[in-house]
Amino acid sequence: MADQLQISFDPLNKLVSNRSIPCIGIFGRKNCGKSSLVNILSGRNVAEVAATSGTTKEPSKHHVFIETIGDIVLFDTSGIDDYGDAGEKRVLMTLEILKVIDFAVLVITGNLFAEPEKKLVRDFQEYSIPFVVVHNKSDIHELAAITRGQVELAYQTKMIEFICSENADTAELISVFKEMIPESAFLTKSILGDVIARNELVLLAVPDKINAREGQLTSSQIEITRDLVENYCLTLFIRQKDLPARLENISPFPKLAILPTSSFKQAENILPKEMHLTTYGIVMARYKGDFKKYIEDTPKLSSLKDGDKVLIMQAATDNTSPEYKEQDELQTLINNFSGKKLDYTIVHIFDKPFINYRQFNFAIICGSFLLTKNQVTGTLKPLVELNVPVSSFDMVNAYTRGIFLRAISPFI
Ligand SMILES: Nc1nc2c(ncn2[C@@H]2O[C@H](COP(=O)(O)OP(=O)(O)O)[C@@H](O)[C@H]2O)c(=O)[nH]1
Ligand SMILES: [Mg+2]
Repeated sequence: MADQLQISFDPLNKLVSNRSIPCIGIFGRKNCGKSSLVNILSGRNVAEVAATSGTTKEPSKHHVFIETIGDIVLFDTSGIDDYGDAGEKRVLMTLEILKVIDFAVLVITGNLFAEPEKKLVRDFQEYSIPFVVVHNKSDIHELAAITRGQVELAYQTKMIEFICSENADTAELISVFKEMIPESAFLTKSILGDVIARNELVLLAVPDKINAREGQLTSSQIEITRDLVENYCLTLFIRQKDLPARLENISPFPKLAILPTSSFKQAENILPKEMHLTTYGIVMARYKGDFKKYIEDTPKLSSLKDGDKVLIMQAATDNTSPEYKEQDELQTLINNFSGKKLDYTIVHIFDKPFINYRQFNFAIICGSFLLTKNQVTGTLKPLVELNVPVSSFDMVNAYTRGIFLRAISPFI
């Protein structure tokens, strides 16, 4: 095995880039000119345009280079006003796009901004996606000042008057893209691609006894592995009890070992001091959450006093899922750690609870790996603005078990 792993290993061979390509979704009713807009931005006919509505059946993806921005990916979608069984499926596929985009363009025509558009804007807000509204076919109907005023005021966004013609003027639209696409869209969306280079080895430790009911590998383990493979890294799954005996024969020396939180302490004593160690939960908290803030805030658990209020925000919708156990486990972990009598409030994040966030001394999000990074950031935003310390289940889990510093050290 050692031979198999020793392929052109060169620690200086850092091919992994920190940059990512922003993804932009184009939404709107059927026939409003979404595909035409994609073609104009691409400078060629990549998306099918038709006078008959419902031509774009599935979201399609187009790589486009824009001089002042660089590479972007445009997602052309089918109409949000599609109907019938197939139509509804297409609407659902369109909404899936919201999970992967960084920015949205809502195309309207004839000053029509009604329920389908409002619903879409609520979806953008749910996923914390910034958006711009393009009033297309302005050669047929001009954008009315009242429409512009109402939309810009209600949604704090910009409206652009546009005509998809051969010599369409894209300057304003592109400058709005440049201004409004969040900086995060250009940063890596890889889980570990920015810290592990090509041909470096990552050890993925699994518990000795695997719970048959919950399956061999967790979804986080699968997601992390896929990311590593996509970044040309080497991965090695190993049962924790085999680690000490096998370690000497493993080559190259693992850049990082990822362990289950519950057995981290035990493994820490076995593994060499110079080996970077972390947990699956921390890898995912870094990927999905506001990691910098979590690192800053999690230690504030130590200063909680009797009577302090802790908010637990649940992201899972299925109350039989393991994340539901987390909300109870959290209370036990924190109580045992702090020895204080704390007052817990549990809310579901999709219930959009109208609560006074100011009253809380600490807030924790559970099941955040089920959300997009934008959703996590959006959920935490009001708390961060009020200076309420925030963290995630996995960070709190690591902190209260005394493994926090060692487990975050590979990333700081
Ligand atoms: N007059 C006019 N027609 C347009 C404009 N943009 C698109 N169209 C036409 O509208 C129809 C539908 O366009 P398409 O891009 O397929 O719409 P989609 O269903 O939103 O993708 C086509 O016949 C286009 O040529 C525009 O700005 N002005
Ligand atoms: Mg289309």
